[in-house]
Amino acid sequence: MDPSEVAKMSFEYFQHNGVTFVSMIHSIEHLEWVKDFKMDPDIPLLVSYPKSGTTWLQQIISLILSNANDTGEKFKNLYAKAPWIEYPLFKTVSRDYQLLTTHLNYHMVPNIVKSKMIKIIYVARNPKDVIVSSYHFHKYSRFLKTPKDFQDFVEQFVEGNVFYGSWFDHIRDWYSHKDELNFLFVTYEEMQKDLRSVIEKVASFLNKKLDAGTLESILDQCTFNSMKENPQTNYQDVSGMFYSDKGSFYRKGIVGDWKNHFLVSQNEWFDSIYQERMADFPVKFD
Ligand code: PPS
Repeated sequence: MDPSEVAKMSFEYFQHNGVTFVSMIHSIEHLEWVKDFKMDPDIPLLVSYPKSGTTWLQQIISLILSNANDTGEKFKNLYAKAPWIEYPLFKTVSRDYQLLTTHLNYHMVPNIVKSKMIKIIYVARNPKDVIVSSYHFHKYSRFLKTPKDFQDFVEQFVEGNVFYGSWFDHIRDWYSHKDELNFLFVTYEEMQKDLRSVIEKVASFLNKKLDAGTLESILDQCTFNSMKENPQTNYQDVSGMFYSDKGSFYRKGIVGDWKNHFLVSQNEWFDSIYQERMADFPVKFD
């Protein structure tokens, strides 16, 4: 599909296996096809709930795997470098990728992923910042329902009535299977705090040695501003999918923007829900 056509199309949300998807970019037929997709064991899989740092890690991992040198014609944009397996478009992309990406829940990924054969990098983010980022993304995207207001969006998020369903189920399911998988867990917050260490940790997981120059080059190409300016990473070639006057994909790129959005009462309510559902979850977000 020509992305500029997207603006003219309508979309609907639909449920599949208890998760919310969007008719414009997903189909049940393809979601079923994904389950039997034979992944190449040499290709790692990046997994995330939307708005958790996916794009940042797509860029980091692609640069690690190419020794910071993937600027050639072959890799035009992040979609070509690290396609999402759950988009029907995936069947048509060139197999030149070095990395695959998914926002799917554990129970919907290719069967081969549920073994130690595939290296999985899971990135998570403080759910309050995910909510804020996602709220703005829903307003900015032509293929997602524009939220009524922030309060309504928080409620929809808690219920899992948003793009890709429940954040709580996503992280809990993946994390509960981590010992059966070849699994590296990183957070957006640790990337913000010490990106160098995260790059080194990811490189080591992927068995890649980075010399000092390569590491510096990756750091340089992964800053918020350089990704925002880089046509390979800034989604300018699919600008028809977004309302350019209603935001930007590279919005703020910070930790803690939730403090500028949550009222005290909303924050207390969300904390109580979090406590109910995640009290036993071992990872604590900043
Ligand atoms: S998506 O649509 O699910 O692929 O979105 P995702 O990439 O997971 O998340 C988008 C948020 O990540 C921020 N981002 C970055 N932050 C810091 N540094 C870099 N390089 C970077 N790249 C992307 C992006 O700005 C979105 O967060 P918000 O809070 O909305 O700014």
